Amino acid sequence: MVIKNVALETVCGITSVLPDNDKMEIAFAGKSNVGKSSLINGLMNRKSLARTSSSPGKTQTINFYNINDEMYLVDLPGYGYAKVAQAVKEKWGKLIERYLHESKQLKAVFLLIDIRHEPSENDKTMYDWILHNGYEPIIIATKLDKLKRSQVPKHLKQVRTGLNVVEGTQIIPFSAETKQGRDEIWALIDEL
Ligand SMILES: Nc1nc2c(ncn2[C@@H]2O[C@H](COP(=O)(O)OP(=O)(O)OP(=O)(O)O)[C@@H](O)[C@H]2O)c(=O)[nH]1
Ligand SMILES: [Mg+2]
Repeated sequence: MVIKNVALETVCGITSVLPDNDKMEIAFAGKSNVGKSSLINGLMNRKSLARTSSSPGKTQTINFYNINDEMYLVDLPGYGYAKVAQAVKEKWGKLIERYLHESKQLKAVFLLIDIRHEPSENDKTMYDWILHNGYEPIIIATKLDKLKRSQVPKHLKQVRTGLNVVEGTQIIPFSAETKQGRDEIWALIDEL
């Protein structure tokens, strides 16, 4: 994908009407702080169009990035952020659920897992949701640069086992620092 123009087109909060887009959408889901916004910046070749933060809970809305007027990359709020009040968590959860169920243009949901950590219960739930709703699950193992190269295979296996992935599930290691994995992710999106 040659990036010609990108723009943050729609921002949806808990009470928003979701956009009725006419181009395909690719969404990025995962635990808070796993690197969703950083990945989207990496894919767009932008440093900070998608706002990132070292403290979890940065993205609190669903953000639609228009890519070349051809498609949307969708940045979802992260789950599992302990410091958010339960009532707010439930509202975010409902918003994400509403989007995943109602969008007519959603073609794929990429699930991001921090390569260093074992997948959580929430990660498993998200993985199962993707599978049971008929999307081909694609896992992105983020923060690849935080591991020594020799540790990578063991951690990829931990992700596979932790999520109990179905045969043939792709896991793409990615680093927002080195951009390793970026071309593979775009190749997959292009196929869609
Ligand atoms: N070393 C390293 N740090 C990363 C990478 N990806 C993200 N980070 C850092 O991790 C932190 C969280 O990244 P975000 O992209 O904001 O994470 P997020 O998943 O969008 O988080 P929420 O919006 O809170 O759900 C930031 O400090 C990033 O700089 C990576 O590949 N390598
Ligand atoms: Mg974010």
